[in-house]
Amino acid sequence: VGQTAFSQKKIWDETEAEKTERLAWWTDARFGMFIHWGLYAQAARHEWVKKRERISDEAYQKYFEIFNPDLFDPSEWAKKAKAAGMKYAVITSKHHEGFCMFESDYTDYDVMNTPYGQDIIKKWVDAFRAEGLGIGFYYSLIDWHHPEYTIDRVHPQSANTQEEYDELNKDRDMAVYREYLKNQVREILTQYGKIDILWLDFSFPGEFGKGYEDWGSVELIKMVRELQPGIIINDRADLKDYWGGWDFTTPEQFKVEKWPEVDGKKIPWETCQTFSGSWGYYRDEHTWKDKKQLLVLLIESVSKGGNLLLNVGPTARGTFDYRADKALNEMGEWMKYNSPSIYGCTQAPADFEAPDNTLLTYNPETNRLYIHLLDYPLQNFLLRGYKDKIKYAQFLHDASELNISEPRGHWIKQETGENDINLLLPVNKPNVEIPVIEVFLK
Ligand code: JFZ
Repeated sequence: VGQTAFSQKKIWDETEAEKTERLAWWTDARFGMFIHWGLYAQAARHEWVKKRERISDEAYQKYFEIFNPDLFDPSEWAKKAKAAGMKYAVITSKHHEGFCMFESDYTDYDVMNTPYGQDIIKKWVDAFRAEGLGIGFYYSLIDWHHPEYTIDRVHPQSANTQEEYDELNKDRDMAVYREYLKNQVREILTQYGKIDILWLDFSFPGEFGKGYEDWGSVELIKMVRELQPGIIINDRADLKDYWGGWDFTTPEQFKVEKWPEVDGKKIPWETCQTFSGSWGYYRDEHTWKDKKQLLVLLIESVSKGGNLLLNVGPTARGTFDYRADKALNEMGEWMKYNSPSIYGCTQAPADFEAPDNTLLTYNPETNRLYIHLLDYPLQNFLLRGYKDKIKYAQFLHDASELNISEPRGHWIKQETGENDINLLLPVNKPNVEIPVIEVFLK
């Protein structure tokens, strides 16, 4: 869908093999934590609250004046991320509201000028680094606070007609904002040591939209690569057809049916997902995904060669909501025993067919195949076409052997072929949300 080919346009001189190598730690990691945190946590009703409710700068100012997350303890956050099985994390250094969680020389609208008065990003980086997690910054291209940023003609509308928009924007100059954004990206990439990921958000090219020309994306990404040669960049700066303009794609609001491709080649991808719908802390939201849904998001991503960036929206005091803690604990409980089917894994080779209600992942290093049982089957579990390809099978969570035999119990209704084999499963589902069968391949 909508994939473009890389043309001759080049931002970064790198071979495909070099790119694969640069991204290797990230594709192995598979699971990261997204953190959406800003002034909107105080409104506690979505990070888009300013736009959705058309709150003026003046009315929004109260959040800036009282922002003071006294319980913020990033080392606790980092430990929670690690315990959940996450290997990297990406935090909002600035979201669309324009407020900077880092110390900036280019605006007064930063955390240093709130009652909290300390550089949140610095503390966060130090704590997450100390736990050995990869470090990423989200930076919003969109800015609802900067006086030179032209107001977008998007829903919910800020005016009724184009003439009214022209009037609103007549003294605004995107060239000035473009410099600002470049300066700030330079700040976050020079003030905190080595940064592993840059997550820019987002472009919406079109008649009333903004894209690479508005952001100065070509110059921006060139600068980013020079400042942080190892950095991994997402694909939302509208540079789809530039080699080096982005490293991975970010499908989000739909189920990924198959591993995305460009020019017939499978590309790195990461889906970002929320626990409850909103990215920023939303006190009264009750649409929280359950344990199984969250695990399936992770396993399914890996089964199609992708990563999952799972979001937490901390409260304005700097804590994780109890529901987020619960969800993270549940992920961690499963990951503690089953992470070998995630880390370093990818889509299974095409000659392995996934039985009904299963998802397959595969580790090319160890040559092991993982069968995730989403819906626990009956005792005799048929693996079609696996016969000469496998040497041993066990449950992953407890390393208990699963007997391999000729097909049995299938004689009445199911035709079996000569290459099919049978695994003998216990009648009762093991005490694991999604049990995993680990198959040693020949
Ligand atoms: C953006 C933000 O507006 C949102 O607040 C959050 O930060 C999210 C991660 O990113 O929302 C988007 C942007 C692009 C798409 C969907 C949601 N998209 O292209 O489908």
